[in-house]
Amino acid sequence: MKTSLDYIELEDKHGAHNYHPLPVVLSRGEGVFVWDVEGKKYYDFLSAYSAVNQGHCHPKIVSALKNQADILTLTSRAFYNDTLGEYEKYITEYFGFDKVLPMNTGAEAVETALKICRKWSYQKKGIAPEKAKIIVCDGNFHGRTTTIISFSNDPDARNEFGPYTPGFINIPYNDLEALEKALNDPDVAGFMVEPIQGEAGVFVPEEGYLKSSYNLCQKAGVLFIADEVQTGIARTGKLLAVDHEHVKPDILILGKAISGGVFPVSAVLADDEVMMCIRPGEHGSTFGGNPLANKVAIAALDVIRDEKLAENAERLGNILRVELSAIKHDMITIVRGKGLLNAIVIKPKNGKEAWDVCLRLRDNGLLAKPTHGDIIRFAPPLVINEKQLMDCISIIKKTILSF
Ligand code: IF1
Repeated sequence: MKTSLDYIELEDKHGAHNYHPLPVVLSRGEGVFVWDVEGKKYYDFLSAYSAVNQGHCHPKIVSALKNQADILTLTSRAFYNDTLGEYEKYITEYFGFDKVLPMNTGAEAVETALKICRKWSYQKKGIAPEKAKIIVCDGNFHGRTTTIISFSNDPDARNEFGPYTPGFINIPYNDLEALEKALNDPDVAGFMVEPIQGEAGVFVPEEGYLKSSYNLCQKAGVLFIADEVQTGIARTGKLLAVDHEHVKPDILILGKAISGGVFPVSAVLADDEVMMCIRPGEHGSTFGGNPLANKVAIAALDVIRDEKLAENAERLGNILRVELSAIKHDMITIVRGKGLLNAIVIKPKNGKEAWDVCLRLRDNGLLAKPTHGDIIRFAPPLVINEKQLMDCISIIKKTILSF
């Protein structure tokens, strides 16, 4: 019987060291709970970075995967199949767009959105070949491909991965003046933004920022591109984070919880004016729109609607922020978030910092992980109920007060 340490040693010996995981080895997940190899039970307060919004191993989503797995798993797009059209109709109606381009990971969907935006700008806006520029925000996290990290300003994500892809303009997040100024450049094709910056530490922009940004882009003939890979699928208390401001993006990027964490699924949605700029053979992926992904995504999106998970996230997120703000301890300096995407900022005390808090949270039965050193993200599956949330809040309170 292997112990947690045995598994950690295996990963250390045979796996690239591209992560520094919290020392816990998980072997089972169900709803808001995960268990480690010693059988200890934890609340999952990370949700695989918002991929398991529907809870671990949701029976409806898992059975969709199992049923399809015995029938047809992959055809490639060289041929049609009897699941893709059904899925495309379902998801375009679900989010209100003419067309979807199915991909697999969030980064692939972001890359797809960038390519569509550039293509549109040459064909419809008349920007000179290879001159298109896309505005992005400082503190962004859109994935780990070479082009995406080319416009990151996080040294860990970017250093020693050059040479970098040109054609991007960085502006400060949550700064309308900077956006208005950057939009004066006639070669700007798009503005890509996270409605809430997750990795940067759950930065919620000021009320109206998204709507005003959208309006500035419309006025400048520039595409407004929303990266909802992390904030989408009910995480912030609405189906999409842009719904809080009634903004319909020109290009919508989805990933993670679109599959409930059961299978890699991502998607780019746009109306015909934009999406039809892509002609046959100009973009694709072996697994994009595969039958397993299609059936899993339909089930996962059904669950979001049927179980009213956006409403639950809205209600419980408010309770969580009120309770966290009430913890009187000098290590907690800031509490922020929207819906069930929240974070606390930890001020180190007696040499103890966010990492130590997460280790003790683990010992007390709750899993969370710091980002950027001093920020702890609190993002449980959206299926959490009030009793479980109050239990988690008492674990967090007890842990913080133990320092
Ligand atoms: C890691 C971060 C979160 C994303 C947004 C695109 C992607 C992500 C807004 C790319 C992915 C993941 C990546 C994962 C950890 C996690 C993460 F800390 F890295 F930044 F959530 F905040 N757009 N975020 O958040 O999607 O290709 O990963 O499917 O790389 O460690 P992906």
